[in-house]
Amino acid sequence: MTVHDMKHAASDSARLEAVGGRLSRVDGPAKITGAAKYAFEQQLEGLVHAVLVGATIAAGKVTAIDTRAAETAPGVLAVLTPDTIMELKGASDWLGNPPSQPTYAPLVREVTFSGQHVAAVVAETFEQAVAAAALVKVWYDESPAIVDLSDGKAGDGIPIDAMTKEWGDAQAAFAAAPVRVCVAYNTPREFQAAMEPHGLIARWEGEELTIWEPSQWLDGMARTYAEWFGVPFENVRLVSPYIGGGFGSKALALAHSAVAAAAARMLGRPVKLVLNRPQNFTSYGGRAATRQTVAIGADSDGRIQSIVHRGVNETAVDGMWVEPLGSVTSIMYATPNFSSKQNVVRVNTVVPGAKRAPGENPSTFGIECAIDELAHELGIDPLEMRLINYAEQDPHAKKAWSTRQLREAFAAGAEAFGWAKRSPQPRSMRDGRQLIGWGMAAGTYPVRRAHGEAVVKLMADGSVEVESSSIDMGQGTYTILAQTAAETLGVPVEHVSVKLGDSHFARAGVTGGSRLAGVMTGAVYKAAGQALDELIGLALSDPRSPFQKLQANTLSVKDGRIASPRGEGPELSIAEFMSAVGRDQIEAKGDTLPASTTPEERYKNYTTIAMSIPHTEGDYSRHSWCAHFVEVRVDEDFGTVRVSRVVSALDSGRLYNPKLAESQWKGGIIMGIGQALLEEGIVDRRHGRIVNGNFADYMLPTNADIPDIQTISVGIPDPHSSALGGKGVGELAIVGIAPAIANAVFHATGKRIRDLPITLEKLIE
Ligand code: MCN
Ligand code: MOS
Repeated sequence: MTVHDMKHAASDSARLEAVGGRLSRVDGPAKITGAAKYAFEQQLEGLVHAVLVGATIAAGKVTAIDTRAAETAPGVLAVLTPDTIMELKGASDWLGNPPSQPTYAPLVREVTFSGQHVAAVVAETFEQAVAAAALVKVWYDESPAIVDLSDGKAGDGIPIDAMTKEWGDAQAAFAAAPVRVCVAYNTPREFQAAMEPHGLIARWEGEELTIWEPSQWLDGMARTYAEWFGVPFENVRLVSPYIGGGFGSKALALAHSAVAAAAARMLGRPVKLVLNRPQNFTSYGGRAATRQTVAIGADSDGRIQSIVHRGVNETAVDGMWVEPLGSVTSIMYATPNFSSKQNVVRVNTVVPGAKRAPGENPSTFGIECAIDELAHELGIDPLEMRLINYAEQDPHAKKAWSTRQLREAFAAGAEAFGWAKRSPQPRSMRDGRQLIGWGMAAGTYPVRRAHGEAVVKLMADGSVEVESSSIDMGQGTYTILAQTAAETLGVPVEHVSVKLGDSHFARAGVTGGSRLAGVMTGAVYKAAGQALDELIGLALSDPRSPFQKLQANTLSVKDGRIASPRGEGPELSIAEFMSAVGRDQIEAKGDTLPASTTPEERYKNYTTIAMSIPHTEGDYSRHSWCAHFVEVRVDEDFGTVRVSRVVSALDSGRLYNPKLAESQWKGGIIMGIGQALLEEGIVDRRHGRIVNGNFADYMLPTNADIPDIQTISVGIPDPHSSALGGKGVGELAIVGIAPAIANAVFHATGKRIRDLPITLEKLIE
């Protein structure tokens, strides 16, 4: 090693632990050694097991349930049915709207979807509960069901006026445009498919409820439990330090959660209830199936004159989910005329839910395929087409972008991919029997913002503890918060321990919409700054402090050592200082809420999403952006599609940890490959059952499906988006992958597949 190399290495390792450094996951060793304890691994005294019984019809009434055989089966403690008195109250929704019903019955008599919970068995062992659940006999009076969007009875649905976005005269401008495309795109029902199933352990001690449950929102779920059981919010403690993936599915307390907690209260014993894999496909909602029509009118040099967009998504018979299909259509390109409207269709399904980039993901599939079709129609390169119609400001909000490095993303991605070498004609690139296709698409995700809170403690031994009831489901929260605290306080990162996933820690809002990193780095930065101010204040003023005589106005802390900025006088480690002044800790609680915030508003801020800050608040429109370039190889004889190369250039603003951000982006890209080629919930037309509700038949990409993926960061710090300049990372990269692949498949084969997933049957038919 030369001196130069050593210096380089030293400055690299210094950077490693600061914000922006490529520090490896601090929770990695615990996960690899098995020390990390997940919710279902808690060993509790007297634990019993609950197993659910699901409806076998999609619509109708439970007319009778025979529980006798189950009740007398070995080990059975209770069989719960819709007749069991649970005394649950209705809970408010995630916006904080009051409950629609005064009471809540998680086991139903009126069935609205296949798999809905109608009974549950609690037994001493899991095996006994499974065996007894199979003995519960249920009779139904079945009524006709609408199983999915393609059902003839589904109709056009209900207009959601709040989704309408219009300016100019889109219909007239479309009709008058010299070049037009009008095409329909479909996405199927998809599932979050986290490795760790849903479930929980519930334990009551008097009026206090502890829940171990994988959760993306401890405070929101604790509120729901408190409202169901009529106990104070503080009486509920949710514990969720590690989560085996959520992807949007683990933010709410659901019917099975209520059943387990109610059973625990009835029996006076802790109850564990874990959904089996098929139940994971019906107990909470996957991504809603969508249909959309995109009509684009342009002039002959490719300039868009009008976009007319109509979308539909499925929702449940007794619950509302809107998958906003116009979210990207309305902002990606400059157009003088625009109209987007959306309907929802009620079908017999569990209420659909959030899956990584809800709205933006299917929205982009429509507009980014349609723009490719228009480019082909006009004989314009797809990248050039996007530059011609580049939106210099938010076309809908009519506001300046906070930052939009999309042009830079196009340029960097195209360069790294070699886009200039693309031969424009479909079917013109091949390698033996393989047709090669090059496709591209853009993507975006709004910067969702909220206020956050964190506690930072400087301990007597010089170590630092950061506490928050926010969570890490694999994104890297533990690591980036350790980096933020270490940099702000001037201590080595190994001295920082971050504690997350306990609702008794400082409150936190939902981990959804890729907001947590921005919110929590901001809160920790603030709390750590307060702790540092207090430490320095004490050092300057406490009579026992060796720095007091210095008469300085400030001190600096570096590598965990306190000194005067110019180096004169004493130098002490934080531990030595704490002992000199006789303190065992300095604690600061920092939050980013305005000082005038009332306690009710604070509670609302963390337990509902009502106080989220709009991404178009003030003068700017804030979004992350990306450009994906994809190569596919299509076997000419078999119609099989392999993605052989992906280059994505992404603008997430400043990265708190590029190593983790790249890992998040790659995860999104991989999920997008699954969406493009494999994923589809298949519904049995007779009973509305998900036929492939298991990991053997619900196809997900495995390592063999994943090519070389290159990600390039083109972001610059965005002061309007977060305290430290970052924008969202977690959901961005899944947006735009499926259309980039569909466009590449068209380039390879000359065939447009507008209906995901792109399977070989569709290609060769
Ligand atoms: N990051 C960064 N620089 C930024 C922003 C983020 O380096 N400017 C990195 C950090 O490592 C941070 C991570 O990216 O921990 C994600 O940050 P952010 O974009 O704020 O997203 P959240 O922390 O709010 O995570 C939620 C987001 C969502 S909404 C889904 S869905 C999703 C996702 O993250 N589900 C995931 N990524 C997931 N990753 C895993 N492993 N498992 C899931 O279930
Ligand atoms: Mo993510 S789908 O917003 O949890």
